[in-house]
Amino acid sequence: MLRKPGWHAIPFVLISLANQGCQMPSPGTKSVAVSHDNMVYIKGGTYEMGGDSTLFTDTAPVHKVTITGFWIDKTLVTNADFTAFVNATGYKTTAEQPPNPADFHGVPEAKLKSGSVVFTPPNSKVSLDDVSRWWTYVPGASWQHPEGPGSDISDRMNHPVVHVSHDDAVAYAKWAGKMLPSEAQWEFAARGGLNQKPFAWGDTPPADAKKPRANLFDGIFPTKNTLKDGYARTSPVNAFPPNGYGLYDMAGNCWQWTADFYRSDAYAGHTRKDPVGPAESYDQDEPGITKYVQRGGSFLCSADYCVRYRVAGRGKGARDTGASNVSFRCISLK
Ligand SMILES: [Ca+2]
Repeated sequence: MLRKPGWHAIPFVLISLANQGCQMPSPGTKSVAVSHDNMVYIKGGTYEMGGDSTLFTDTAPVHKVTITGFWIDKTLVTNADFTAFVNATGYKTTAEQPPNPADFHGVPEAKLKSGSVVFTPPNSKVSLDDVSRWWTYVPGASWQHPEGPGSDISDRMNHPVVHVSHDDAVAYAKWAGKMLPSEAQWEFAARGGLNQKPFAWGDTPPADAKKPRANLFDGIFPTKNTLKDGYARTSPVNAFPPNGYGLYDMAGNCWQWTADFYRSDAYAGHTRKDPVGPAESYDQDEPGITKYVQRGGSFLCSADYCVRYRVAGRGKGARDTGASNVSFRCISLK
C-alpha cells in the first residue's frame, strides 16, 4: 500500500538559521567560456509534461510542451567542479556565511552560526509528519563539510556538491557560462525520450528492478536503510545507469535546483512553447518564503515516503537554503 507521498522539504522554522536574507554575490564571479565537455545536446521536440495527479496534485495537468534544443550536463555538478569554481572566484556559499542578526530578531547573536541542515536518522520509529526528527541544523556544515565539522569531501570529489542554495547554484552556473534548467527543460531531459512513463528509465518501480536504478532510500524511512543500492548518502555522479539521453541521476542521489519559482498550480500558466515558471513563488505550506522548484528526488526518497523520484515529481526549496541532499546541474542554450 503506497503511503500518501510525504514531503522532504524542510520547514522554515527548522532552517531559519540558514535563511540569511538577500545574499550579495561574491566578488570575482566572472564567467568562463562555456564548455560542452560532460554535456549532452537534447534535440528539441514536443512531449507530455506532468503526471499522475492522484499521487501529486501539483503535477497536473498533463500538458503538451514544445522545447527548443539545449545542452545539459550529463551529471550533477561534482565537488571537483565546485572546487574549481571556488578556487577561481573565492566564492563563499550561503551556508558558509554568518547569518545577519537583522534578519533574526530575538535570536541571541551567539546562536547565529553559519551552517546547514544534515540528515540525521533517528534510532527508533518516528512520525513521518515531523521532519525535525531526521533533519538537524549543524553549525559548520557546508559543501566542504557535508556532515559538519569533522567530515570532508576528500573521498567524495566525484559526488554531487551539496548544501548549495539556489543563489549558490546560480552563481556557479553564471561562472560556467551556463544556466539552470527550467522545469520543462529538466523534465523533457529526464524522460529520456520516453512518453508518460512513471520513471526516468521506464515502468519498473525501483524495488522491482533486478539491479538498483538510482540512489534512493531502501527500506523503511527514516530509520532502517537496507543499503540495497550501496549508498546511505550521496553516491558518485555516474554510479547508476543513465537514462535514454545518457543523463545520470535524473532520479535519486540529490535534489536538483531549477530556474522556476514553485507554485502548486504552475502548470496552469504554462505556455505551449518553452514554458517558464510563474512570476513569483507561492507555497501554501509556507507562504512568504520564496521557493524554487527542485526535481529528481534524493537518496532520502523511498517507496513508502516521498516517491518524488518519479519523473514527474516536483520538490521545492527556499531560495537561500541548501541541505545535505540538494545539488544541481546546468544547461546551455548554445
Ligand atoms: Ca541509497
